[in-house]
Amino acid sequence: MKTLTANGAQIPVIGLGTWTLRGSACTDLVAHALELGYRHVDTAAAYDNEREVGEGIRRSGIPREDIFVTTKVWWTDLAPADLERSAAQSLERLGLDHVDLLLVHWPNPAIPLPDTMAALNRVRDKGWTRHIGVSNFPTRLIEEAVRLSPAPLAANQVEYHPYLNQDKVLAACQANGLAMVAYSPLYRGGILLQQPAVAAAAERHGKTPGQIVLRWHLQQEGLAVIPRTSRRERLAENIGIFDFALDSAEMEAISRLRSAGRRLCDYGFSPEWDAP
Ligand code: 1BO
Repeated sequence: MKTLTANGAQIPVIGLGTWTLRGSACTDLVAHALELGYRHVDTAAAYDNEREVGEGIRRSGIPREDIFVTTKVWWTDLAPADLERSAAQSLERLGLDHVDLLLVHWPNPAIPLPDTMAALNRVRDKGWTRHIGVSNFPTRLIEEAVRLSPAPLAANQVEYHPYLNQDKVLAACQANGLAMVAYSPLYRGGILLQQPAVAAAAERHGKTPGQIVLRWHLQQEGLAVIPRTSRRERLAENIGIFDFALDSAEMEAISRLRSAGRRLCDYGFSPEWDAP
């Protein structure tokens, strides 16, 4: 699997997103994805599936050191003692002695960021994670987190698809050596995949619309994607994107969809996002 280098981390450019996957279906998908060639699995304390993800990793038989495992600390657990407890519990549920990347899942303005970043670094120093990073951080907070962290941050995981302009966040990630890891890269599927710019490229390349959209992501510098699916047949489809390339006209036509300005994950606790 192709990897991306980000401040010392080697991140496989496609991972399996597991948000909303639960129970034995989650275990089966994780194991099957790894058997197919995935080497990057993304979970979070808040997804309530870390036990199943860990079980899927073991069931696959793929050596642990070959798999890049990410988990995250929920935004209410960012005070130092809570963050350390959350990380320890994630390892216990996953059945691992370390993860590859531990992220702050969402910023929390009620908890001082210097305290959170110090705690995240302590967890790294203990060897519980090889790399650290953030998620759902706009540019102002990326710069602050980078300044506060003695260890380099490897990634900012954010919602990103052709309907959402994330140019500013991507530029801030690139300037600081972080990977931008795109969650919900296929938006909600249907509506995006039927767009003429996507459908025409799919027709031209003999690929599915989903493959076109994932390829569009990976032709941008510093990006990794973690499409989630509950369908086994989609797993192979989502990694079958390394045998063709979109040309600049196709890239631009798909990028123009961003004028829609659609964001799926926006909550009462979201930070103030960057203006497009
Ligand atoms: C609320 C969870 C968003 C993706 O991790």
